[in-house]
Amino acid sequence: MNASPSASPLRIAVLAGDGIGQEVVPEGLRVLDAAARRFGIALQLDHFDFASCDYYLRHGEMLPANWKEQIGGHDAILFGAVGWPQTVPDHVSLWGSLLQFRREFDQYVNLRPAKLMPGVHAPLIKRDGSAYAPGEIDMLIVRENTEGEYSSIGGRMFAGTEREVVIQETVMSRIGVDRVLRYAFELARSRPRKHLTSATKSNGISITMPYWDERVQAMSADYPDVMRDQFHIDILTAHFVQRPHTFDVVVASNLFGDILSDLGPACCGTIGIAPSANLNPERRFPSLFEPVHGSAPDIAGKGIANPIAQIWSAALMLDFLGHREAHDAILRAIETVLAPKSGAPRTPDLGGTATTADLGRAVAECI
Ligand code: GGG
Repeated sequence: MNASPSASPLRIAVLAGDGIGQEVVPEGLRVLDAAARRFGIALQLDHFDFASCDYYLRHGEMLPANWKEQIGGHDAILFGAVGWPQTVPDHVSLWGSLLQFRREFDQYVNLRPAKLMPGVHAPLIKRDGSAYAPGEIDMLIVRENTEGEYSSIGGRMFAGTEREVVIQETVMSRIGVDRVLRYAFELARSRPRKHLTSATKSNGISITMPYWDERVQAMSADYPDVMRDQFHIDILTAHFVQRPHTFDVVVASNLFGDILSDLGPACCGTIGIAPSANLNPERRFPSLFEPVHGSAPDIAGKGIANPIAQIWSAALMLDFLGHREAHDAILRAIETVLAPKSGAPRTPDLGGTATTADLGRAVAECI
């Protein structure tokens, strides 16, 4: 189907960022363009060079003073990756850009799917020795995204002396915890298995984590139809490796969610295909869509990064903006290209020798 574009365009702020972000974002846009043409979606893409270490080196900061005015009126943000530790310390680049977007645009849900796709070799086998089938591992990780362990509250005393002390607080507010839990419970309720797993560490972290558990327990009264369990983060990572197929929706604090959402996709063969959506569900601010992976300095500049995480993130963006059919078409195209007998190009992380652009073109041609 080729449809004529709708009248009012979706305004997308595009920030490619650092490293392989510069290489995978063009492929995300290539596929976005193909889907927009097919489904008659008008797009206005506005490119920005800030939120990158190059920008930092030129301006001494990751973002211009008026960054909220520049991108705050957009419908969504398509982001690549941030970080170039050779020139800017990671905590400076991350806190100066991505974490500002998440906090200032109140993107309190970070939704990160981990699904075993056709044609991707899962590194794990089941306990009975058999291989996982595509779709058999299919979980949604919901990461709290604005507070928790990622707080900027703390400091350093007696710097550079033997008495040096550093402190960084974990922040959990009732509003902050409840709203991400509510999102996760609703999401679990909407899925066939209706199963929610909560990550905790309330034996060791004795104030904030018991509070998290208490709020999960309290909210579960509203969701008697949702099967619920919880595990300490250490054994939960072991369960991810030993029985990843048993998880459906997994909700976790900011740090635990970050760890689980690299591990989940790794259990599905590669984090090169894992997308993420930083959501402000109420749409008071733009939501941000980015691959789970970072800027990957080790392979940046070689043109071999897998663009599927970025392409899938663009699909999540279209879905969030009300274009489910375009999202589904992109997902089908990804699955078609990845399928074992498709003959389509594969990047090195998928066992091939293809380039980022080869794979992006192959997906776009399937739309
Ligand atoms: N595209 C994701 C990205 O650039 N991530 C960089 C990073 O270090 N992220 C840490 C986080 O998401 O908390």
